Order: sequence, then structure tokens, then C-alpha cells
Amino acid sequence: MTGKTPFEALSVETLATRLGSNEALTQRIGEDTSRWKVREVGDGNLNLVFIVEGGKGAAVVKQALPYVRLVGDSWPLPLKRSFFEYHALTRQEARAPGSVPAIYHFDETQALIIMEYLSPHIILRRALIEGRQLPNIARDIGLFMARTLFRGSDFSMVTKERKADLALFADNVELCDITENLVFSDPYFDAKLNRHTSPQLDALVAELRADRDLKVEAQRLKHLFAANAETLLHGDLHSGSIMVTDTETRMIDPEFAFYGPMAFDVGMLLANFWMAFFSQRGHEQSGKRDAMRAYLLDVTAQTWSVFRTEFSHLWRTERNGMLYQKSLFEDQGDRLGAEQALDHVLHQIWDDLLGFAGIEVHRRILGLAHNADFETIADEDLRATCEAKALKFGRHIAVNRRHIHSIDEVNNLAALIEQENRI
Ligand code: SR1
Ligand code: MG
Repeated sequence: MTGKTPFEALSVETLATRLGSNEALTQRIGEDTSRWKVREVGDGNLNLVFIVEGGKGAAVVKQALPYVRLVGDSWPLPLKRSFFEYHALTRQEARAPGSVPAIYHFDETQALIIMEYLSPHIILRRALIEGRQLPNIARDIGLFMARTLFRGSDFSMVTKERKADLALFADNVELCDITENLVFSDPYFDAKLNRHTSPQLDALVAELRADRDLKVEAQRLKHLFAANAETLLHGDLHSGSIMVTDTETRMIDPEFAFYGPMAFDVGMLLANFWMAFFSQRGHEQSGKRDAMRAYLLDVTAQTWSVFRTEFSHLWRTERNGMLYQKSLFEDQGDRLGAEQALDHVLHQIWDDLLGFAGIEVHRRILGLAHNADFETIADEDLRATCEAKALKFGRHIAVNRRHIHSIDEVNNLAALIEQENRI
């Protein structure tokens, strides 16, 4: 299959015939297509994902579809998201080596990426639902975020290169549009594709949709998301976009990549840890999850701490971009000035990440795209209890973000709300 063939979706039946002469693939898995075993394993909302095993090894073939898989062809979506995913992956590998799957081949016309098969990795969200405590995720994800967000910004990049990159990713319009609507607006009115656990959450949902302070805050955050082209974001950094073993962590699926505010990736990620925390009560069939809850709060604290430490390190050692130039500070012997500026930058990320986190919690419970942490709780009353606590937590951190000064404060609040008996 060459880049000239018009786009056609692959299937389990056609993949070997269509990719049998692709050298990037045959080199890894073997040329004898009669030995290839193909499985479609995509469980995300948008794309096809195949695992292809051959005589020599295995690889993943990911292909975009011209529509939103979750909804169907009534919602068209351009294939070019595959182009942005490919280019984001190459930048993430350069900025945070070893943090993403190796890329073997990209075909723009077929919107497909052939990449490393990560095994025995599983999706982080699945591991957290199972109650697995992974010792390295806070370190690995904290480093990934600090390195990619710092090195993709004007703190680090050559201005001309950053502006060219900004222009490249500015065309990822349709995926930004999904986030702009699904995350920041739809949860706060009766949008067509919304759903929630009903009738249990009806009253709380009505209360949130009538909450003026919350809606204003959500729109301020949307404004920031749309107008602050600060760095190249992953753009969809939730626990379903991370694969893990007990010792390894890899980030996947950056098709929503674009230039936006640093705090967006950090806030979305931490929100998913907090949602995992609030959902644990629904997964106690085989025993209490107190230790898992404590682990999850510790992971949020550690992730933020690693992020801050690495970001500060990069600030002191790699701040070669056009912002906060060393010529204004260190070169004049003013190290304190550079530290003062770093404090401001970190403080801003902190304020904003709490807002993004609160809104992300809401959209996963009130909007179209729910998450398995809550969805796999079969008892709807129990699920609603977990979701209601998460909704209240989300509202509090989004609206009061400027008055919350530490991750311990946030985690104490989460623990308090989680222990409440009423919803
Ligand atoms: C219609 S796409 C819904 C969600 O799936 C993706 O993973 C993103 O999170 C998006 O918001
Ligand atoms: Mg995805």
C-alpha cells in the first residue's frame, strides 16, 4: 500500500494483504503474511487499532477513521489528526526520550501509524480500576510533562522554530473544537449528546448547570485554552492515554496535540487520578480500597512535585528561549530575579491546572465521553454516589482555585468529600 492509494479503512481481513509489502512492518514481524495474526483492539472513541503478530514479532497499526468512532459517521472527523499525532510523537520522543512508543512508519493518505507493540503494558486506567499500585507513574509522568511542556515552549525553543510549529499544529482545528465543546461547554447545558447517571444525579446536575460562578469559570478556562498558545500539549493526557507495566510508563495517542496552556495537560492528568480516587468505593467487591485511595492521593502529590522539580531544573539549565532571557537575570548576577520569575510561572500553572482539573472531572460525568472508572460500577446508586462526590470536588477546585495553595490542601478536601455519607 503506498501513500498514493486513496484512503480505505483497514480491517482484520484486509490488513495482511494491504500491508504485506510494507518493509517497516515486515522487518519487525516477518514477511510471511500467512503467519500474521491480526486483532482489532481499539477501545478509544476515535480510531482503529490493530495488533499484528508475525513470525518475528509484533507491531501496532493505528488508523484514523473519517468519523468519530464512538458516535458513527453522522459526526465526520478529518483524517489529518493522524498527521498531528505522528508529529506530536516525534517531538515528544525528542523532548522526553523513551516516553512514547517507537514509530516505524507513517502513511499520511491512509492516516495510519505503525508503531511499537507495548507488551505486557496495559492501559493505566484499567490498572487503577483493578487496584494496582504502580510505583513509577508519578515520576515518569511528572518528568514527561515537565520536559515536553518546557521544551515545547518559548522558554526553550528557537522562536522561529516554535512559530513554525505553532502554525503547523494550528490546523488541528477539529480536535480542538471537540475539546472546546465537550470539555468546556456541553457539560453546563443540556447538550444533545450529554448523558449522566439518572435519575440519581438529576438534582445535582441541575444545580451545577444553574451555577453562575462555575459557568463563568469554565468559560474563563475555555478562553485560556483557546487563546494561550504557550507550548505543544499532548492535548488528551488522561489515564486512558498512558500504558504501564509495574516499572514502565509510556504516553500514547497525542492526536489532540496543539499549542495551548501548560496547565491543561497537568490538570487533565491530575483530574483523572482524582476520578480514580473517587471511583474506588465502587470497586470494593473483593475488599476495601483504603490503601489504593491513599496511593492515588500520594500519586497526585508526587506527580506535581516531580513536575515542579524537573520544570525548575530545566528553567535553571535550559532556559535558552526568548522569554525571561538569562541576559536579564543570571548574566547580570541576578539569580534571584530568575527564581522570582520561575515562582510566578509555576504559580500560574498551579492556579490554572486546578481549574482544568475541575472541568475535566465534570465533563467525564456530565458530557458525552465518560470514563471506565465510573462506568464499570454496575450498581447505579453506588456509581452515582461516587460521581456526585467527584462533581462536588470538581466544582470546588474550579471555582476556588485561586484560594487553594497546595496539593495537600486539595487532597485533604478530596479525602473529606470522599468520606461524606450524604451526596
Ligand atoms: C468525541 S471524542 C471524545 C473524547 O475522546 C477523546 O479521548 C477525547 O478525550 C475526547 O474528548
Ligand atoms: Mg485517545
